[in-house]
Amino acid sequence: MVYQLPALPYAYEALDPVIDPETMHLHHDKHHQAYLERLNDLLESNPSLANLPLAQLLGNPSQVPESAQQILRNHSGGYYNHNLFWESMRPFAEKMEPEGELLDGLETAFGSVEHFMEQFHQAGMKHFGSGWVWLVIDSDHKLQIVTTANQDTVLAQNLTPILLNDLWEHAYYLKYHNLRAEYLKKWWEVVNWRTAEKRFLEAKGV
Ligand code: MN3
Repeated sequence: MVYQLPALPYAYEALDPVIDPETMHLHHDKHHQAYLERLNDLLESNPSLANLPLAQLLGNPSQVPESAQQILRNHSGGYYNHNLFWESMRPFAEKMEPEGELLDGLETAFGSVEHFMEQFHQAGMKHFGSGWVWLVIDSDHKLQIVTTANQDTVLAQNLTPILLNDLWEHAYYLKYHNLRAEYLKKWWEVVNWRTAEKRFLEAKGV
């Protein structure tokens, strides 16, 4: 199995003015590409891993030789997380709000969409250094907000991703410099709530 870099589901400039095209080019064509190449290198040198689905590799890191576990975490995680991340956004011009079962789920879990957004924002702000902030669903179908360090995914914790934002400085530094709060605030304007709802319904087995 050789993994490929997925094309963005929109143009590089489609997220502007929330995320600038230069950031999107660097983030997708350089950073995501680098995780992909190192993942493919890992699989090439460990052919027994190559037939496992990526989600299975990520959810069970002990399946890989100890010497490869950190590389697996970093690069397969980086590859997988960015695949989810691009799909979690939509063009700035395409206005969108949470609806339907996801809206109900957010209101049940957090009181309101505004409370959810505030808690997600605070979790992203409190997370020290690089990583990700996630909306996930657990095995009891409960929505939760969690953060992970570096390129760790939530799969090893038996959580299913619904929405995620990238807390690495490479995601925002060109435009927002050190102002992570500004980036997190603006990001809601490019969130793809339809994708989040689709993941939510799939995770609940609807
Ligand atoms: Mn990134």
